[in-house]
Amino acid sequence: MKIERAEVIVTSPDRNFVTLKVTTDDGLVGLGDATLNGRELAVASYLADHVAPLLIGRDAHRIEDTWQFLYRGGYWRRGPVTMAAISAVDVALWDLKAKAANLPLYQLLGGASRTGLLAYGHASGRDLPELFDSVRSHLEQGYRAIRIQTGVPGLRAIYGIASNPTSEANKGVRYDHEPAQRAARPAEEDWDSRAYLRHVPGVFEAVRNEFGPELPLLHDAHHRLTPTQAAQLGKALEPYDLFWLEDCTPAENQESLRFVRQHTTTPLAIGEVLNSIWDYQTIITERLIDYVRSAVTHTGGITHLKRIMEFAALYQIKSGFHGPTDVSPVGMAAAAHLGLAIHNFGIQEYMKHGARTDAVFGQTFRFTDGLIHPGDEPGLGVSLDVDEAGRYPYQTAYLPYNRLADGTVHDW
Ligand code: KDG
Ligand code: MG
Repeated sequence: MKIERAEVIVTSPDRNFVTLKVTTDDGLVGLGDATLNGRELAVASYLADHVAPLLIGRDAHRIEDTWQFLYRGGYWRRGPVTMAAISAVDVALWDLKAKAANLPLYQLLGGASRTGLLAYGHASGRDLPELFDSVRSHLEQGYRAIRIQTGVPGLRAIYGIASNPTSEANKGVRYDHEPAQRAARPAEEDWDSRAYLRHVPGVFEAVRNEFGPELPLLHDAHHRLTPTQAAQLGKALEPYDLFWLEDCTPAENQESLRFVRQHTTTPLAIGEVLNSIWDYQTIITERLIDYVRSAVTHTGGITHLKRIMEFAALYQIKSGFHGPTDVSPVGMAAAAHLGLAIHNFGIQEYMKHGARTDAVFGQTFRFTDGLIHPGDEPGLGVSLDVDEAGRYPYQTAYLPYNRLADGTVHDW
C-alpha cells in the first residue's frame, strides 16, 4: 500500500479547516485533520511544503515508523504546528489501515470498551435566565453533561459566552459555538479575575438549585487565574460537585498545579494547548490533573495520544479530549474511535458543526441520547467532498484576546 498522493485541502464552510488527503496506489483514501485555530495556513504550509513530498512512495502501513520519521527525523520537535501536521499524517494512515482491513478504526485500537462515549456540550448565558435556557436546550438535545460559562457583571465580552461578536461579519453568531471570528484582526475582550471570582460560585449554586445534584457540570477558567486564585476558585466550587474545572491556570506553569491540588479536591482538567507526552510528564506522574484535555488533532494523532492515555492510566487519569468546532469532523471521528477503544475514557467535548461543514464532510458519527459513536464503516467513517470544499476558500479569522481595565494584555 504505497502512498501516491498527499494533498492539503483548506476550506472554510462555517469556519476554516485544514485536511490532509492521502491516496494510495490501490486507490484508498485516508483523511487527517490539521486545523490549528487562527494559525491554519502555517500548518497547511508545513504539510504541503515540507511533509507531503516526503510521504510519496512510502508504505502507508508503517504508521509508527512514519510518526518517528516525522518527529525525530524533523529535528525541530513538538509545538502546535509540528504536532498538528504529524497528527494529520498519523490519522490519515490509521484511516487507510482500517480501510485496508475493512474494519472501523476502533477495532484496530483494541475494539470497543463501551457502547458509546459520554459527551458534554457548552451552555452559556450573559445572565442566569439566558444560561438556564441554554442548559434546558442542551438537555432537550440529549446532552447528559453540560459545561457552564457565565457572563460577569461589568465585563462586556468574555470567553465562552453567547454574544454578538464585535466584527460585522459575525453579528448574531452564537459565540459559545465558535470563538474564532472572521476578520482581519482579533477581537478585543475584557477581563477582571476578581470580578469573575466573586461571581462564579453563586452561578453554580443557582444552577444546582435549578437542575439538581445529578447533572455533571463542567467549567473552563480558560487559563486566566494565578495559582492562588485557581486554588480559591476550586475550593469555592467544591459544594457544587463539578465534574471538572478546566485550565484553571496557564498550562506552561505545571509546578503551580501542586499548590492548586493541595488546596482543593475539585477535579482538574488541562491540556488543550499541550501537544506531547513530555508536556504531560510532571502533571501525570505527580497526578496533578484528573483529565487529559488534548485533541487528537493537536497532539501527534492517534499514535501519540494513545501513548499519553496509556501513561495516564497508570495514575487513574482519564481522557477528556478537546472537541470544539475547530476540531474538524475528521478530528472528531478520530477522537471518537480512540475514546471508544481506550479503557480510561472519561468524557468527550462535543459541539455540533454547522450544516455547510456537514455537507463538506460526510460522517457516520452519531450523537444519540447524549452518547457519541463513530459508526461502523471501514476506517474513520468520514469522507471529504472536494468540490464542495472548493466552494469555501480560506477566510482570515482569529481567536479573540483579552485586556484588563488598565489596558494590559491578559491570557485569553
Ligand atoms: O481553538 C481554541 C478553542 O477551541 C478553545 O478556546 C475552546 O477552551 C476551549 C474549549 O474548552 O473548548
Ligand atoms: Mg477549554
